[in-house]
Amino acid sequence: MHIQELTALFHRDGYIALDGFFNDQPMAHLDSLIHSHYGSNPGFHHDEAFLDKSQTDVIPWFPKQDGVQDFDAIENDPGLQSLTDAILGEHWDSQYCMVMFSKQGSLGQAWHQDCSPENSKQFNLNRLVYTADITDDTGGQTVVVPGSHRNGLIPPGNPVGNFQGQVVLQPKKGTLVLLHGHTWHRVLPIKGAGRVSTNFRAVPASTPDDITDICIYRNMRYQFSTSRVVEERSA
Ligand SMILES: O=C(O)CCC(=O)C(=O)O
Ligand SMILES: [Fe+2]
Repeated sequence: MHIQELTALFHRDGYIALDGFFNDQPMAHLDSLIHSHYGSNPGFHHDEAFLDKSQTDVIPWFPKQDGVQDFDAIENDPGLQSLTDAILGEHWDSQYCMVMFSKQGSLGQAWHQDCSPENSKQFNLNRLVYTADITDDTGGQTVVVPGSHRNGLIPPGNPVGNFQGQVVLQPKKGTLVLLHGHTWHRVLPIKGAGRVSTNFRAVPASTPDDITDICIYRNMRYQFSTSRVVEERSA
C-alpha cells in the first residue's frame, strides 16, 4: 500500500499493522539481545500496589541507556522514517526506544490511553516492532478500539472488559504496528514464555517530553515519574 493510503488509514483508525515490515534476520538478532538482557527470571519493575490496581505487568528496558546500539538500525530504517514523516509531519521527535517484557502468566496490560486526549494535536506515536510471533499459544495479543483516538477519554469502567468493535492484533516477527497514544488499547494475558515488544516512541513537533508521564486507565490516572495515582476514576 502507498504511504498516503497508510497515513489515511492511520488517521481514520488510530493504528495500522504491517506484517513483514522488517526482515527475519535483524529481528532474530534483536530478540536474542532482549532475551539475554532479561535472563530467565527478570524482577518486577513496579510495586505490588501498581500491579494490583493497573492490572499491568511490564518490565521496561531502554537499550541505549546500557550503551546498546543494535536497535538504531530499526529506528533509522528509511521506510519507518518516511511513514513517520507522513503521519507526524515535519520536525517530529524521536523520544526513546523502550523494550517491554511481560512474564509468562502475567496480566499483560489493562485498557489505557498513553496520554491525555484533551488536545488532539498532542500525542505520542507508538512505533511497535515485534521480534517474535504472537500466537494463540503465546497470548499477549494487542487489542485496539478502531477510531477511539477521536472519541476523547476512555470511559471509566472494567479495566479489562470488552469494548464493542475491539480488534485483536496478532503481530508476527517483523510486524510494525503504529499506534496513536490516544487510541484505547490493551495487551491480553501472557500464556507462553515471556512476551516482548519494542517501542520506538515518537511525537509531533512541540509536544512536551513528558507527554506519556500520566497514563489513563479505566480506574485511574497514574503518574509514572512519582509512582502515584493522581486521579481515581469510577463508572
Ligand atoms: O506491546 C504492545 O503491543 C502495546 C504496548 C503499549 O501499550 C504501548 O506501547 O503503549
Ligand atoms: Fe500503551
